[in-house]
Amino acid sequence: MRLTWVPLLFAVALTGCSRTPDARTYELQGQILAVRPERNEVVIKHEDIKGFMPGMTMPFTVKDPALLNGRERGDLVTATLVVGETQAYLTTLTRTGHQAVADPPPPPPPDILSAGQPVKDAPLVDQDDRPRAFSSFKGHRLAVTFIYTRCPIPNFCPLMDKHFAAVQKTIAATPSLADVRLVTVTLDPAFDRPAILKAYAKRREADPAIWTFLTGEPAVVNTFATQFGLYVEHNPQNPIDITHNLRTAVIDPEGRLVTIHNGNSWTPAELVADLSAAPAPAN
Ligand SMILES: [Cu+2]
Repeated sequence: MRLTWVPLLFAVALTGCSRTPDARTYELQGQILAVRPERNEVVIKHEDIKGFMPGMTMPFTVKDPALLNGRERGDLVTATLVVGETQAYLTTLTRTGHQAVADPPPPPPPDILSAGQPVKDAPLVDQDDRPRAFSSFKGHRLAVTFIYTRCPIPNFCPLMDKHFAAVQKTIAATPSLADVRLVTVTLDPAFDRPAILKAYAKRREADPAIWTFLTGEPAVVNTFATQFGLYVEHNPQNPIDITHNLRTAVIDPEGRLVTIHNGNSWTPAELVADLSAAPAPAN
């Protein structure tokens, strides 16, 4: 297996098809290559984790930020990895020694927007094959999520659609939310062309006045998605098999990020609450 720099959700997503309901616990051993307190994570080059994954170098989230105290590049460590349904994190991180590191420092992770920052624009295309710059949604409170139409895992992309359908209902029934728009961007733009998105949107009873589906040039979509922390890996042997995480963002009418929900544990009510709390457009 080649070394990859991916969020741990990658590993969790991989197990999505055959997951067990309870959190599982693994012991791992390795060496710290980077400590990133600002992201609550530590990059560990680890040995095989029996029954879970082969040895590789990857970032791990720590449950308690204090676990990173005093840890530094080169530390030899043992750690306890807890893998739950949508999250994985370390609950212990014990230093057993120290050794100079030969590997180069890992590259910094891609920049992910933080609250208040402007979302970078992208020239996208809607389900009617019309050019649609993302910035054209300015003036609306927005919720944006990422899916692909062939996703086979019910609690991943299809769940995002269900949640957006529920939010759409609330928006339609709530005058104070009349400006709110929903945007679903495909993470498989090469396959999910406008006609496919249009049929897909229809099956989900998306009201085009409220809920827009977007695609575009794959490189453009990819750059756009990365700013929200989206990770996508295509299996070259099987085009339907796309390993990905989930990100759902709330954006204010000025086009600035309000918040990002990771994974699939957010509820439609929470998203509605975020949208309601965001400043309404001035008119
Ligand atoms: Cu999916």
